[in-house]
Amino acid sequence: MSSPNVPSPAPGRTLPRALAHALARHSTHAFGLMGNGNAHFIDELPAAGISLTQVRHEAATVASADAYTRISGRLAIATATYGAGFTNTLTALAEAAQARTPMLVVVGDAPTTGARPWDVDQEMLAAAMGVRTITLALDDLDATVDRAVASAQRSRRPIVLAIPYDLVTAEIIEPEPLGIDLNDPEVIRSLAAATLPAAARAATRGEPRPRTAATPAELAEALTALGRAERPLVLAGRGAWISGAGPELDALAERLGAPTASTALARGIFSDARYDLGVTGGFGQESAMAVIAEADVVVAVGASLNQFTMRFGELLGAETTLIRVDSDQVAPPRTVHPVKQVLLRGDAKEVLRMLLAELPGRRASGADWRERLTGLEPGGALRRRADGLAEHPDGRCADGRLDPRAVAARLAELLPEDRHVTSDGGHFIGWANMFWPVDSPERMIMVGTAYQTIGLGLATVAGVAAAAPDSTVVVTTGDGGALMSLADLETAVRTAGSCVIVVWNDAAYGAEVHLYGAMGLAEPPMLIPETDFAALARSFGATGVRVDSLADLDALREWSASGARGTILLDCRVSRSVVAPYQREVQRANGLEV
Ligand SMILES: Cc1ncc(C[n+]2csc(CCOP(=O)(O)OP(=O)(O)O)c2C)c(N)n1
Repeated sequence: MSSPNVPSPAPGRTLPRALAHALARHSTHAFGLMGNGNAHFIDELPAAGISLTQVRHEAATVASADAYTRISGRLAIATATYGAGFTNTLTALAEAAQARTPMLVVVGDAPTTGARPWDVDQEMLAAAMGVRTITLALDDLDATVDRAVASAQRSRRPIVLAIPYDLVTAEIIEPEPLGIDLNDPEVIRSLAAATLPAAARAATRGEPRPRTAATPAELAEALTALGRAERPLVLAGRGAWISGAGPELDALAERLGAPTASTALARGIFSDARYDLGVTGGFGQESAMAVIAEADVVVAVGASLNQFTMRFGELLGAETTLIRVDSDQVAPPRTVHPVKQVLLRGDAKEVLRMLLAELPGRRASGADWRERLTGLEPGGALRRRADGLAEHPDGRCADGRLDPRAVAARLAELLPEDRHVTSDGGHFIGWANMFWPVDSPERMIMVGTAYQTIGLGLATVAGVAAAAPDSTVVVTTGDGGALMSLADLETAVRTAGSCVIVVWNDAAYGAEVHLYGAMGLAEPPMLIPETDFAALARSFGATGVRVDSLADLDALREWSASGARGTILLDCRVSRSVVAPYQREVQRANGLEV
């Protein structure tokens, strides 16, 4: 039986063609580099309506897809060939897995008939990083892709879709026609509902389903603590942003009269900057951290409270009650003073709504802790940054190189306001985090921090540019990280309509100098010869500026004034004599007297 709306199956559809069409129902963007294992798949993407951005190293296939998803919330596809192509993705894949980014990685793989001499066990490699592999077969392709997408989204992790090499041009087994219109939204909904478990079926019918495991006793304990709090504080992490809990966080802070703070990955989540203490941990202001230590009740929402956020255990004062809202069963953080944790497990938005429904109205104005705190207003003592100019009036240190704080402060004035910042890892990460304000959390992503890797900064640009094409991409990277991902400087210049690359060029692996150099290890392996990144950028067709003085940064003003189009790389020759405050904490945590 067939209806006029049912498209007749295309005879002889190959696996890559069917795969591309199945994926097109979930994603519009792929980032790839071609080889034997994925050439046919890449060839099918345009016809399926998926745009492909070519990158120059496979790490960038995943790093760009990861960045795209972090910013847009939409699923992206990375694609690489088997073997070497896949192993080149591994560091970026580990980062995406650790950062809990849902995405798909389509790769070639060994033939179903058995491994060839050059094949490696890709499934084991992915599994070692906590990433699941689904090996494609000739039947059930649509359902397999749907399952992969659902799994990626549910687990918030990448999923690998592997194409066995002997199937790269094989014809798929078409499903029997069902005699119903598969393009009809009603049909799609009812089919989806029919295959979903009961709770999900309820959700598709619009019925609320519980998304919290917090018990009434736990909620009551939290509410009692909040009711008694004299100095409450609301601290938000990336989990709160992912849950879309921004409005509830604002409402809770308002209701409690609480100042707010965020982790580095949730900067900008609170809409009222007047009461925001900024980032907790080593990127924060000393005076703001002193305020947090005085809080008697801290509501931490979707924040993993890692050692950096917690200032190596020193963030919270003694006897603080810590109300954790988290979807995972998180253990209390390590702290130097004893704190009492009350865990409310569940979706941040939902748990906050439950708290708000029970909390009494706002206290009399003037009595709020946040109103009593002085100097919270923008530009007040709690928010002012030392830009180094008191010590180095022209921004230059004793060694003749620039004070990075002065460079960061000047860049904060010059960078286009509509920007998305993507950060590599290294000692320099503090500068963007401390000096460049962020409108909302997804406008500053740190690709590399979850897995503690460097070298993914330039590799993310294509993804950022695709996710936010009307915005300026700002890359902040060290000279070490930039050299590691130099291949994708070409990609950055080619793909971004508007891009500023800031290289914090200290002629060293600075983070190593400031830890192992400080411990007395020999410095030569920590040093990098002076590299002319401005010239490298020019060789790829970008504007390259060597920055030896603060005045040299005026080139950015001119670039912006003339439309902020194309790529400008600022090769900032900064001094190693200025150590970031967060790095001082790392030094102290490693037993160094500083
Ligand atoms: C892939 C990888 N290799 C090595 C390291 C160790 N490491 C951490 S920070 C760092 C130095 C980074 O140097 P650079 O990019 O120049 O930034 P800087 O620290 O100088 O600001 C290194 C080598 C790492 N984290 N990841």
